[in-house]
Amino acid sequence: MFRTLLLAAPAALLSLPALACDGFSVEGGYVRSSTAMSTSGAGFMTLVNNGDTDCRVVGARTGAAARAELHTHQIDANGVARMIEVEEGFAIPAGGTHALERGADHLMLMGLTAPLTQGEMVAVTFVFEDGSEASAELPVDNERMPGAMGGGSMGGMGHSHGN
Ligand SMILES: [Cu+2]
Repeated sequence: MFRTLLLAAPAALLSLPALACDGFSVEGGYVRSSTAMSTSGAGFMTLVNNGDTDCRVVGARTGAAARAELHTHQIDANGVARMIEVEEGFAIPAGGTHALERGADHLMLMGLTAPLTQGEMVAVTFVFEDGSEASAELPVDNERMPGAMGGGSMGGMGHSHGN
């Protein structure tokens, strides 16, 4: 009996919990702000899950801003696009992707610690549902125009993340 317990303990230590998002990566990411005066910015990218299990990003943080939030846009009753925080986060299916793009889901950087300078790199840490984390380095690209997939309806410079 005693011997069984001794054998069981090391085995338990070795059985690490399955990582919910061990196949996570970020593709084509960048962060931007509307002007050098902006106190907030936003990040756009493709969240990739090359793992075998679905995963969910539930939060983020960065040294570049006081707070990073997961946001999306909703069109209100007056046809005005508003940003709201997505409390449940963004699901990334196993073997799939989740796009963060202009006019849609995005990473919000609130309370920038310094202006986002073109070409600089910003480190962002993503927090997953199981508490695990992964980091990505995203370039600042204030000049990037919204892509063809970027929500479309906003047009031109699109929705401002300034102020
Ligand atoms: Cu936002």
